[in-house]
Order: sequence, then structure tokens, then C-alpha cells
Amino acid sequence: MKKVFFLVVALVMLVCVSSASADIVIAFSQIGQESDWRTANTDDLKSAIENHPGWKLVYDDGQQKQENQIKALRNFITQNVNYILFTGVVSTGWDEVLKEVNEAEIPLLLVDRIPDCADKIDYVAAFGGDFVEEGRRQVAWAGEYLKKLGKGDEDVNVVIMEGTTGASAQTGRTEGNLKALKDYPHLKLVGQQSGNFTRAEGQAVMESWLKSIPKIDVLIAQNDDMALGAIDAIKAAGKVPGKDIIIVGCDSVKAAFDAIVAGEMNCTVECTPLYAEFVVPTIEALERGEKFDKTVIHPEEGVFDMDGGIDLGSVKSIKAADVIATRRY
Ligand code: GYE
Repeated sequence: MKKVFFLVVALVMLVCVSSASADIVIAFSQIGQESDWRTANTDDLKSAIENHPGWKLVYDDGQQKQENQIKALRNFITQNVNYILFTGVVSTGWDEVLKEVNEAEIPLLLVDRIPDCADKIDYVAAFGGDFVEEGRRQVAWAGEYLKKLGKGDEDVNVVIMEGTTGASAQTGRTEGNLKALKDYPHLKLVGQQSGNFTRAEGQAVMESWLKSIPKIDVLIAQNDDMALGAIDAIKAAGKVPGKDIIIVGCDSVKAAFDAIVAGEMNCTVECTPLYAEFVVPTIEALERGEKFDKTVIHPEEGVFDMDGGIDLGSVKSIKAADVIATRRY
């Protein structure tokens, strides 16, 4: 009897151990926690992986430092994780460590910011925003809005508040911003500086611009957090955000929707942080043995503003108040 009992216990233990070790380990090297977008991105991927049966998440917050992210990637290799999700704080300097990931034969999924070396490495798929197009939409929105106000032939002063220097979201949006400015010769660039994608730095940069630039008509902020920080600075300087200064953000986070509905911000160009709906089915398909060949996916995105109806060629703006209740981040 005793023998049978021990045999059963041993069997149960074996089953437990083998099912525990059967967990698929997905490691995620995240950039940091600089913005509402980033928080939504982290929460979305974390909860999708943690709540998936049989999947385990190993998460690392790089705190905006490339060296931390490189260390995290090497740790993932040592731990022999099953998949790596990666977004890099800057776009250069990843060649070596990503080659090591390739040599370890760990499938790599790129999310959000795609590294410069993407052509030279192997990855399963890449899911990210079309940053150049987002930058184009920001400036085109301002240009078309001014036309609608009957100010299309007046010279207006524009400042561009850029994201983290060297991030693909910054280089891409800047490229799109500057290209689109050429289509609207009345938009004069009078300031261009990084606010590092944070609310605090957005506020500080706007404060200094308001002191040093005699007239600012339009703020193009490469994310909503910086736009919201700038709104605080504009109010503190006794000006009316959304009227005295036209404000165009990027991301379309909840707080930007609230600011638009409150009349303090004019427009936000969408960049979705919700990649779990792409990442999860991809890993499931890989587990079934399906093959991917460096698939690049840019989700479809909108433009949201106070009144809607601004035609930007590839997209028409939607009135924020009409869709605020359906927003997921
Ligand atoms: O726009 C910004 C965040 O890489 C698309 O990073 C992302 C950007 C996003 O900090 O808010």
C-alpha cells in the first residue's frame, strides 16, 4: 500500500515539474516609463502574456539607458528564454547584442521602435508606428486647420518639441514634420528642441521658449505628454492653450483626449501602444510551427481633434468628443 502511495506521489510530482517546465518564457526589454503611452504599452503586453495559459513573462525596465537594455538582453540569453520582445531607447548601437540573440536562436519580436540594424539581423516580425507619417500628419493638420480658419496665407510661427534624441520615434517624426513644413511655406519654424518625451521636460522647454521667442502660434509636440506639460507652461504665462497657441500632440492618450474636449489642445495624431493583439497571435502561430519572414506591421491609426473633418490625404480627422468613450488607453 505504502509503495503504491509513494508511486502516486512521485508521479504527481513528475507531472507538476514537467508541466511547470513546459511554460513558455517570453522576455520583454522595455525602454522605461517616460510617458502615458509607455505605461499603456507595458500594461497591455504584460497583462496579455501573464494571463495567457502556459506563458510566463520576464520583464525588464531599462530606465532609458541603452546599457541597461543590453545587459537585460544578455541576461535573457543566459536564461535561455523562448522569445524576446524588444524596443530600443535609441535606434543605433544594437548590432552586437542582437546578433548574440540570433546566435542563441531565440526568436526576436521587435515592437515599437525598430533598431537601425534591423536589415542586418534576423527577427520574426516588427510591430510599430509609422513615425514619418505621424510627423507628416501633425504638421499637415496644423496647415489645413489654419486654412480652415482663413489664415492659410498668414505667416505663423511654429515650434517643434522633439522626443528623446536618437529614438526612431524622434528621428522619424522629425523627418515627417520637416518634410511637411515644405508643403506649407507660411509655417515658419522658430524653435526646435527635445523635451525627451516627458511631461516635466515638455513644460520646461515651453517655459524657456515663451521667454525667448517673441511669438509662438503653433506647437508641434512629438508626444502628448510633452504637449500636456507645455499646456501648463502656457497657462502659467497667462496665455490660452488651444487658442493663443495651437497645440498638436501625438499618441492619442486619454489625457490628450480630455485636453481636446476641454478646449486646451487642438489635435492628437494617433500612435497605438496596444501591440498585444499582434504579438500574442504571432507567438501562438510560431508555437504551431508557422514561419514568419521579417513581417513589418504598422497598425492603422487615426487623427483626433476638436471638430473633426480635416482632410489629411491618407486620413480624415475625427472629432475627439465623439469617440472618447471608446478609447482603450
Ligand atoms: O510616442 C512616446 C513614448 O516610441 C512610439 O515613446 C513611442 C513613443 C511615444 O515615450 O510617448
